[in-house]
Amino acid sequence: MNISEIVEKIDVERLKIVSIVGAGISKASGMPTFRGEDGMWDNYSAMELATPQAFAKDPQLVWNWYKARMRILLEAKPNNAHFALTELEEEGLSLGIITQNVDGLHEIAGSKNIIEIHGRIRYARCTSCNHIQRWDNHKIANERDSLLYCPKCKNSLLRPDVVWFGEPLDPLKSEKALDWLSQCNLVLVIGTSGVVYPVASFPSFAKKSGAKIIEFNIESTPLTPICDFSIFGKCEETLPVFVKELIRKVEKRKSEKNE
Ligand code: BV8
Repeated sequence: MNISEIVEKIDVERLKIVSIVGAGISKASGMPTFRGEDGMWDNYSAMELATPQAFAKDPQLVWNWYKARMRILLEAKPNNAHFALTELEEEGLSLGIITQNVDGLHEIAGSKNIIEIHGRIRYARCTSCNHIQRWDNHKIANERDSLLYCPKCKNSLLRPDVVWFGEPLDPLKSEKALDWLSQCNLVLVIGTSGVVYPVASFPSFAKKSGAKIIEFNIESTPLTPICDFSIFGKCEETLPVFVKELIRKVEKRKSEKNE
């Protein structure tokens, strides 16, 4: 089924869309994804480095990984997939974006209703007190083999303000995400491998609440079987087409109702 045929099957009355987003949306912006060949850095897998154990064992190694990612991010810009989600929000069709990405590109693209469920790489937080600061600048990102210390409590290490494997999600963010998912009637699952929990369970939670699920990916994932439709292709190409056709159908419905 092509995108137009899928849009034809969507009930556009009172559309409330939630997008669940993963690293695939930022691939076209130059950001490496987590799995596959992208997910390796200096012979380490992202999964090994994004853990409290790795940070406790070798904070310098983990900070060097985040600085390597930041050097790429400082040159990255949102792509047409990010802008397509911003357009959905501007048209009043989107409850919000639940993003696993920590790159901040949705906000730069102009989206407002965003839950950064796995945190945000541009901020560092103290391992002892509640100090948080931005560190997304070339000076720090280029300082290899140096650690960041808290200016407030002086000697404590700063860590990236993200959720590592084995760490719980922020309960307030989880609660807000589940609230959106219980209200929505359409979920767009975009550029995620669907293997990281609890976010990987969010689409089926929404489905149980009656939502339709559409997946945007270059390949099938463990989520594909529960999706009502899968749109295979690069999301920076497919999502803008989908959003444009959906908005056209909403506007057509509105003009028919006004006649
Ligand atoms: C928790 C932040 C509990 C850091 C990240 C066994 C079973 C079930 C669960 C577990 C288990 N063992 C352990 C767990 C829990 C674990 C988990 O799910 N592990 C998995 C791997 C088995 N989860 C956790 O630990 C979570 N916490 O469970 O806490 C708890 C409760 C109380 C007390 C203590 C603990 C925390 C998980 C968060 C980890 N942090 N990131 C950082 O970024 O540095 S996760 C990391 O993976 C990123 O956030 C990333 O976004 C996320 C998911 O990956 P994807 O986004 O999907 O990216 P990926 O590369 O995998 O895939 C990219 C996709 O894009 C692919 O499908 C590809 O085909 C597609 N694609 C590529 N290009 C394009 C495209 N699609 C479209 N267009 C393109 N152009």
